[in-house]
Amino acid sequence: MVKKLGKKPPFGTKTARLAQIKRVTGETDIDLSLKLDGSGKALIQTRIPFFDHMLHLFSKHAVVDLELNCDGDVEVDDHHTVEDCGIALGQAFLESLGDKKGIRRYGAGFDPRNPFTGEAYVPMDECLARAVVDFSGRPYLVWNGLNKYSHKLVTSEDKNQDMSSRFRFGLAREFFQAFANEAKCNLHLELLYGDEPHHIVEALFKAFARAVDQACMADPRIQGVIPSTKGRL
Ligand SMILES: [Mn+2]
Repeated sequence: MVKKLGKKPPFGTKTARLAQIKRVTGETDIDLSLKLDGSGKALIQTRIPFFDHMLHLFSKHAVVDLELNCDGDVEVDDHHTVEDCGIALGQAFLESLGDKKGIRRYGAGFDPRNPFTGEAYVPMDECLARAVVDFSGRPYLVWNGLNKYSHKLVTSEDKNQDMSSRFRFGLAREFFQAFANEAKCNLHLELLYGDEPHHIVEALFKAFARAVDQACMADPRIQGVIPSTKGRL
């Protein structure tokens, strides 16, 4: 459900774009609230410190307010918590976007403040990640340039060296796949180059955040218009 709390809506939309998700399974218990037109405030508790760090910087760079509490079976491993948080966040985006009237729809590196900069490219020291998103109503994840970092190929030495290696690229992929499925968006993530695991995962989350922010932005030229020739998204 989209809650209408009387907050000031963004230009081009009639109501504040908010969603609250309560999702309980045998593996996780999630409470999530999202304010799409927020200021980057986050209150995150997933019991996985590295994942908290990723969701916190996602909120900051997507400029959304996100409260997320997940009580999951991390004693088994981190998989259910990460995947289910991706599901809940994707559901929250789908709900808060509503009929998608007036949104840019595509987050593809265009920033109206600086149209010559592809801002969905995010560097993180030695690495460069790119994210492109389309809230098209169709789920699809492209995960390019990351297969050599698949968890199957990470050595046990790497896995044990720190939290970002333990978080694993395969786990990040589960999150993004779950988000794309539930938000019903095309999400293309690419690592152009990089080496340090923490930098790679963080650059992916930041690029994802920037692309999502651009795609959800209200475009004053198409106020009240669904950005599709099909008439629905
Ligand atoms: Mn970091």
